[in-house]
Amino acid sequence: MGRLVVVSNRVPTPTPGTPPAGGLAVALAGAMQERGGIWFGWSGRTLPATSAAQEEPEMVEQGRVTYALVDLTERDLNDYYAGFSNRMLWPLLHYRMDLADFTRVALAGYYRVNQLFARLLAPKVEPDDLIWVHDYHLIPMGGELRAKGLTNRLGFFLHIPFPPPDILTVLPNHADIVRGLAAYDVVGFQTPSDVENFETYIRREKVGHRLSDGRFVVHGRAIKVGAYPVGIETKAFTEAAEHAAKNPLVKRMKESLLGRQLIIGVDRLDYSKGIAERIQAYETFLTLDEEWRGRCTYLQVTPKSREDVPEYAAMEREVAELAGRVNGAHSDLDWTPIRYVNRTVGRNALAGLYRLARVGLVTPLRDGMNLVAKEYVAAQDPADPGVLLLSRFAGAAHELDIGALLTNPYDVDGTAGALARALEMPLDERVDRWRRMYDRISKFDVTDWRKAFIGALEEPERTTPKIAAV
Ligand code: GDG
Repeated sequence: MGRLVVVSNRVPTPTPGTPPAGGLAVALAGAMQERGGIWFGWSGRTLPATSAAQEEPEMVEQGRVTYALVDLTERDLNDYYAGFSNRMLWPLLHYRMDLADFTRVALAGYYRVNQLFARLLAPKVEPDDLIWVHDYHLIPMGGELRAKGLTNRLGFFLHIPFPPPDILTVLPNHADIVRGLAAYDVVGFQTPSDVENFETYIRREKVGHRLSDGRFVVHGRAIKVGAYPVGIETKAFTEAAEHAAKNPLVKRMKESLLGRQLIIGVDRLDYSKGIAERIQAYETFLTLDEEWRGRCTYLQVTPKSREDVPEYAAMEREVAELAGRVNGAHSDLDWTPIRYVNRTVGRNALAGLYRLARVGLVTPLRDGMNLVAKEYVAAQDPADPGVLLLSRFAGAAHELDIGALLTNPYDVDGTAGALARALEMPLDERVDRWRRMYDRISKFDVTDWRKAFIGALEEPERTTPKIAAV
């Protein structure tokens, strides 16, 4: 069995003796511990703009996993990460053409860093290693590795949405990006809709088609393309929630509620998450359903992110002002409708807060998957579970529509109505809905996800069929 080489923009910082935090990191590190492996990517450190690019990654060994860490210059980081990845690909792939900012300088930086990564990684790879590249920052990595002569099995997983062709083709270099995907053996998306969008694109742009055996031919290569919906560490999360009643923060929160129903939202501060629309829906709900005034509290936990990208600073102001305005207009001497917290809460406390909440508000305008939706379900008390109010535009809706109340986050009035329905839902309906969702996330957790993807990557190549001209 070959080793597993994982490539991602950020490598979770290897601290001796401390396992990586976060479900995804745990699942990937687990696979690497089993079969040996390398986790390659940016170290999180920056070099001054004038420095030369690094010649050798820093190698940190921990058990059977080697972390290969690359420092990036300020210029590279600015162009590749803050620029092309987060100001062009992120907004566009989240259907936000209005926020997408394309520059040739940023694009050049994107390819420069992908080439640098390929140059530094290639000598570390052994012939039977499986290589698994993650996310939109690194789409060209596969092609760059092939250009260095690597014939290894190469997989790519996109954590964020793949939009319909009318949106993707706004990207001036969309053709190169899709050509980059064709260099892999397996391309994984979160949902069947993403796969469908990919198929429509290759057909319309006349660069490929689907074969009768389910594989795709793209730019003359036969590749596997499929939906591999990412999961969470369901069991561990449930256990954390069960034990969290003793957590001091959770205790304080519970006492401070004075019997009011808790509504919770947890999101990185990002425009894709629909936080402003959600606050507006909550305000509409308070205005329309007066009997709920003073009887519920909405906690929004929102750690800041990507502060070096201007659109994020603007939305940070917008959300803070909105929360302040709603509180100013609706608070009473002994009641604050929204508690807006701009910092990270520890993972165990978070699990406990989810369990305290009668409603989990997960209303992104667009999301690849959304792990918060699954975490909220995992954390509930089976005897008295809360209700998941979920955006139909979250990838998670493909799986959790069996029990969640689905909403369109652009429809503020509709979301306000759904919130009232969630708060008033009788116990037997809550249990029934929750049970169906919990079954799903137990049967397919983050380890199953990783195994499904690696399984597809390992599957021996079938004889390549005769490929029709594309
Ligand atoms: C991308 C895709 C896809 C948040 N605040 C705190 C905290 N969090 C944790 C949550 C959750 C994670 O961050 C966020 O995951 P999401 O899935 O919601 O979102 P993205 O960061 O945008 O991730 C997304 C994902 O990749 C995986 O494929 O689902 O669609 O956009 O785990 O719990 N954790 C703690 N304190 C916080 O304050 N401890």
